[in-house]
Amino acid sequence: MFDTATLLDPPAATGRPSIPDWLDLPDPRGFRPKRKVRTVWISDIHLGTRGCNAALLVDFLRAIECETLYLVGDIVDGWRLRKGWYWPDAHNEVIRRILKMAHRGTRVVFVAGNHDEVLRDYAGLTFGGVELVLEAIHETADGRRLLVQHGDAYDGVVLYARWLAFLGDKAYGLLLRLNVVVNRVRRMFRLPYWSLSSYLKKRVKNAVQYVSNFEEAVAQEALSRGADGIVCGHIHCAEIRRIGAVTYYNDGDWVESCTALVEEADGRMHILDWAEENRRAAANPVREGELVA
Ligand SMILES: [Mn+2]
Repeated sequence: MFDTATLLDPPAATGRPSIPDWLDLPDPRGFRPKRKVRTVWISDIHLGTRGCNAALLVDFLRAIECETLYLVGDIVDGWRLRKGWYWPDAHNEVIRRILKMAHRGTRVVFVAGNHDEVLRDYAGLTFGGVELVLEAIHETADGRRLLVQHGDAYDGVVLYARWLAFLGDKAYGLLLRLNVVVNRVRRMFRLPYWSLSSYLKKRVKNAVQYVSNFEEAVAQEALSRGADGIVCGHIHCAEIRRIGAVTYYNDGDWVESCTALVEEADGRMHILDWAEENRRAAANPVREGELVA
């Protein structure tokens, strides 16, 4: 009936199974030179929600090159998708960009979070070059051991005011939606991205108290595990802070602040605020000729 030979892919010359064509498509020509760092941590992308700043994230991933990329949880928002499918092209582009990085030799480690907790059942497996894990230990170039976790495990430990009372609150959901509207209007006036919700979060007393309690609980865990520090996400508040004998790192998020945590070749670490970088770039636009390195 069928000629099976025409249904199957021809065996690749290398003997390796064939892969999707788009993985090998080159980047647009004349693109700005990539910033090279040792490690990148990003989390709380919340793909599948309207609040996700996917275009800004794709712009960031295109601009950077790293040996290891940690996806620190809440990458895909399973909670939101369960209520109804929302998946624009820009969200596909994020996935493709990450798979391309893995294909080109970046080690990609995905630490599952609470919004993508369904993936926790698959911890230990590798998909398309992406290692799925529950937590990871990262060794920095200067020899420090950092525990990498999403951070939702500490929700119950923080006693002052449960994050859920704020993060899971209807008012917070409304605030995030308002954020989308505010930025749609800002785009109309050609104004760069600005987060209303992070602005407010830093000024509401309960939220500030929650964040500092969360940071201390997380630091305590790093200490008890004998790590030099901990990297997490979850609370959408990027931070680098010394707490007692350990360093607390939070890579922020791509719903509100649009931040990543990066490690340079010598082990120095800092937070990259991509919305801020874009604001600066908009203020001093690069001329066409300067784009080509
Ligand atoms: Mn989370």
